[in-house]
Amino acid sequence: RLRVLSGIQPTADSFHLGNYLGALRQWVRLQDTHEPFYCVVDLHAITVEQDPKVLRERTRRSAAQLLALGVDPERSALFVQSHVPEHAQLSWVLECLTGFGEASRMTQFKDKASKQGTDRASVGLFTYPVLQAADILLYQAHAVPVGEDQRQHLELSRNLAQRFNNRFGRTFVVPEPHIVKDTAKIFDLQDPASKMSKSASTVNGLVELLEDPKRSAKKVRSAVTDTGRDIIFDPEHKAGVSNLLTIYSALTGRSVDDLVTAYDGKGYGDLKKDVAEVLVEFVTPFQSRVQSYLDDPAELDKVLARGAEQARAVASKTLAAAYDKVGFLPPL
Ligand code: AQP
Repeated sequence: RLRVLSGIQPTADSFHLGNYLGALRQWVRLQDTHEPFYCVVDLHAITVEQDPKVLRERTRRSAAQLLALGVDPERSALFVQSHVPEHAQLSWVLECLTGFGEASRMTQFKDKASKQGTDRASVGLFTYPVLQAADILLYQAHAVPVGEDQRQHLELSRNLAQRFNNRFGRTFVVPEPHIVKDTAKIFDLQDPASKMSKSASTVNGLVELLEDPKRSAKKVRSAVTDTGRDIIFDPEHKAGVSNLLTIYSALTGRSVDDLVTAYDGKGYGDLKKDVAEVLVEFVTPFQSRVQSYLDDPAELDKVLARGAEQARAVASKTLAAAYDKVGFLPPL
């Protein structure tokens, strides 16, 4: 089976609908066809300041949410990035192959650094995409399920794999992004021109999977739509309505065309009410599953320890091969 790798940052109390529809749903699906390695990327999280106690708590919460969404530890290695030291070790080697100009062109760094002020942004935030390349290349992953916002970082991972292979001989699989077009970018409910994001969205634009479902429903019912009345899928001119149709379709499995036909002659209010309802039906049982995982932290930690062991078995081999290729003297 081909390998798949992806990660998510434990930087919020809850994942949001964009994380789920853009990436995590694909994590769950790919378990049927691939050998998956999925991690909670706490090393990535500290590229911006974190409260240590909160970070630890959110790392467990992230793992609980992944399990509750359907990541199955019998089929996937589910682990915490800092439990596998090879990530940081390979990252250093790849940093030495990355051009300063190349790293400077990463738009996510530019956006985040400009918000913080470039002088205050950490060097870790700058090298973040190189660590991400190490995450992926360590597992010889063929596919990386992510949202559209990660495409540029994935391109860097591909370039680094090819560069290393050309310079030192074939060592890494060159990974492909696995981006599902229909849900690659879920938009902010209040600002449908921008992606839903935990750091940039306003409270009402962001649907958190662990918030009170009534609150989510209210956010959907007050989502920004345009001044027209027809329910049609036209992301360019009707971004708000199209975003709601995307969410509705993804949560129910009904095609967007089918929904457009079903809502012919109905109003935006009807659509919003129904999207709110399917969302509540999805998050309510999800939340109780998360709670049951959180109620047993010892078991959760055991799952993560097992995942780290499986991950290390693969990562240590790849790291040893890479160290050998670059000419490091092996320890006795
Ligand atoms: N709006 C989105 N639509 C589709 N996919 C999305 N992802 C994030 N937002 C959307 C995908 O979620 C995965 C987890 O990414 P992460 O932990 O690195 O978080 P992120 O991309 O940094 O998510 P945010 O909310 O945008 O956080 P901030 O605001 O801190 O940057 C990734 O696969 C991502 O593509």
